[in-house]
Amino acid sequence: MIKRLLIANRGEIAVRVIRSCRELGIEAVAVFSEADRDSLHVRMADKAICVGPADSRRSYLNVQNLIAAAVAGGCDAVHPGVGFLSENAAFAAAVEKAGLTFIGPRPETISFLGDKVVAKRTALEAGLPVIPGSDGSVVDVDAAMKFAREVGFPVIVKAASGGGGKGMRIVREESQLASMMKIAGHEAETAFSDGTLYLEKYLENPRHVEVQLLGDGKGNAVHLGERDCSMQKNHQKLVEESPSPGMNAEMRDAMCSSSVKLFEKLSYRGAGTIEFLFDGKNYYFMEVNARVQVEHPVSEMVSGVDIIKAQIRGAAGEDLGFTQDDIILEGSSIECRINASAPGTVSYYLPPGGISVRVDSFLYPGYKVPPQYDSMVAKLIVHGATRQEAIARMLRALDEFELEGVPTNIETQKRIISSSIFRSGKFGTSALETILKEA
Ligand code: MV4
Repeated sequence: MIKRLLIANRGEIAVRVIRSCRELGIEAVAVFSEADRDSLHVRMADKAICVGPADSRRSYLNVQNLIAAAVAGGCDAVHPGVGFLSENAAFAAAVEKAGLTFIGPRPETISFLGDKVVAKRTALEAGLPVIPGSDGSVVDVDAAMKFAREVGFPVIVKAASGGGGKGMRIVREESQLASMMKIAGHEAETAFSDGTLYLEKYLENPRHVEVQLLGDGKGNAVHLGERDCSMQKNHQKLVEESPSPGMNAEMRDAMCSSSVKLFEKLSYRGAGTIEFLFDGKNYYFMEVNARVQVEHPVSEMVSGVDIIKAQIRGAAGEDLGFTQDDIILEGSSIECRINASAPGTVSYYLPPGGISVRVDSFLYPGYKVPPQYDSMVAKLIVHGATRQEAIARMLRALDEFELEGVPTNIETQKRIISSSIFRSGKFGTSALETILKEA
């Protein structure tokens, strides 16, 4: 088993990983940038090592410094957290090359799934429905036009090395295809050093649902149900929930079981997510996220499984310790992301509590939120026996939440959760724009 773990991250996820380490009896070593000396994860860890200046490219993204810290700290494993290097195959390989355990999928799995064209083909072979489009990558405008006419406009051009919305272009008519491909290709080349594109039928206002999976790396996998992440704007998720209010049990079972088959085929190790688009009738495979996600707590709340612990155990070569039959999904869980739109000093902090309320945060009274990093400062997660109860509990918890000194989106979250659109459960990825317009 792992004795000492380096957490190559900051903020709430670093705190989250430290908590699971404590429960497992693993020592936690934090890393921090010069801007994060007073951060909560540094205080909570058994030991903390500075890995560079405030600029994350020279600290939290600096592979050499992170590996050196892990070695100097006497660690035997590294957890990448979310964002930063969490889906970077080269980092995972460098960790293993240094003789350390990477808490995540094998480096080869990360790079294999990083190619969205390869991932889509593999999903199709495993029997998952995929969005109609180009059969593989599109090499030129003529080939793309052929596929676009087959599936009908609008279509969407995506980067093979992309994901999460980068390098995508919606094309509404034939005359735009060539120019959009040029822009998307250029964007992809700049961002990922890979201009390879593929094409899909564009679905208007779909639901974004994703299945949470765990694999033991030996061909066994289980799912923890799905999450609905449709409440987003510009690919920034604001609210996530489980189960999805738009899916019935039959669809959920089919989607989740076929997801397990894909992970078993990949002999996937650790935690991962399969993203789908759902149009109310059919679900379509989109891509695999080979990492833990920000919204993982809603799956923990409905399943009772500590996903970070399962990840650590899996990476250490242990069995999952449970099968699909042991996992009972109960009730409904909602997460609201609390963002600070500007840096500042937290002058007052009183997080909500009570039954089935969870706050994952790195804030404390007097903490100075630095300007350099992600704006998310807390996640408020609730569980209820029903979706209705979870909604009432979330509104109660948002009301209790007292946070002063930094401007937050708590009031916006109250508006979203109390909106008739959210309450109805019938919404897709364009709902948030509508809700925010209604003043
Ligand atoms: C799509 C789509 C509609 N049709 N693909 C955005 C993130 C990236 N993973 C893929 N995305 C989309 N792909 C087809 N064929 C709409 C989106 C999309 C979206 C997906 C999930 C969550 C939020 C989204 C917001 C806008 C667009």
